[in-house]
Amino acid sequence: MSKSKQELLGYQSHLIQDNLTYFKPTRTSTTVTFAEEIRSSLQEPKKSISPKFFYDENGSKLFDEICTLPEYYPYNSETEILQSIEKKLLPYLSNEFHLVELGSGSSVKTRLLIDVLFKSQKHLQYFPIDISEILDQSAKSLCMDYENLKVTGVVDTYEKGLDFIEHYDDKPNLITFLGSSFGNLDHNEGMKFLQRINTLMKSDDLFLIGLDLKKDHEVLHNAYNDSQKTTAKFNLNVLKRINEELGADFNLENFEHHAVYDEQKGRIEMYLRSLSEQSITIPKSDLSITLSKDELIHTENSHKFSISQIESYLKESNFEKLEMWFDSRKYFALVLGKKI
Ligand code: AVI
Repeated sequence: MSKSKQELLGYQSHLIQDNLTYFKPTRTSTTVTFAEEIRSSLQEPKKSISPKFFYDENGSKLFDEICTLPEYYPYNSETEILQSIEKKLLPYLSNEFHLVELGSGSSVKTRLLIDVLFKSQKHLQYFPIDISEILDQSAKSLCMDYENLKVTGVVDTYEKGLDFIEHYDDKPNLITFLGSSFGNLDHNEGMKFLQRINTLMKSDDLFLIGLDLKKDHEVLHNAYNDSQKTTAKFNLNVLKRINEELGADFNLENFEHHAVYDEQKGRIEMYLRSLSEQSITIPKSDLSITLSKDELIHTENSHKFSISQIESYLKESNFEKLEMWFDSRKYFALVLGKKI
């Protein structure tokens, strides 16, 4: 990718060590977007905060903690599949794949894929794309552990990161989107996103996506209402972030975590409930709002899929399904696809 394109996209490059570079948008542009988005979504009659704002450093740590909870099965189920696919994935690989990971977070599951890729190639270039600065730490530890790994991180949203990766070079990419993060998009956003990925893919690129399946409601409910209340802390942390970064005065004690499964929509809906009538000021968004008692701020949808829904999503966005793998409880699916 040429320097002018990086600059055009508003990135600054940070060379950390020989095998590790990050590209980050300038601080100002990120803050302005955050302030503006919060201003507009909290002014709507149905207030909301986008789930992409969960992942500041503390939010990313809380999400990692969620992944260790016994109730939060998606992590264990997907890991179980990844641990068992080496032999099944290898026939699709050659000796020159790049690994591109959307929403890499702390890159723990990535190690399983890196291990598989190193079975068929000597050197590997890994492009983690994540909005969170946690990428810094995870990339450093990967570079320490894998001698022949080169990491080029993009600290940004998936969409913008994909613009960055497009036309990087001629080598095939294994593009991964794990953890059912796809489920956090609504139907239109999801379709647009898959189509976007499909368009930028080369004919020999592969796409590996993890998707959470529909299942018993109690299992779903408990995964988002854990007994240690880590999910509640994760949800409330977004208000703390708005306080810290936008100078707001949310009192976290005046809100509670609320997560329910909507069967018709096939999704967990997550909210912050206002426990009293209250006024909030968000100076950097130039906004004052009032919340009535029990008013909800919507913070996340987490869709759960049926196998036929997955198949129609893939078909509609021009993907050929090569494989669909499941964990032993059939709670989660990992799908390997390529561009038609
Ligand atoms: C990142 N994403 C797939 C998680 C989910 O399950 O929707 C985020 C999460 N929200 C609450 N717990 C975990």
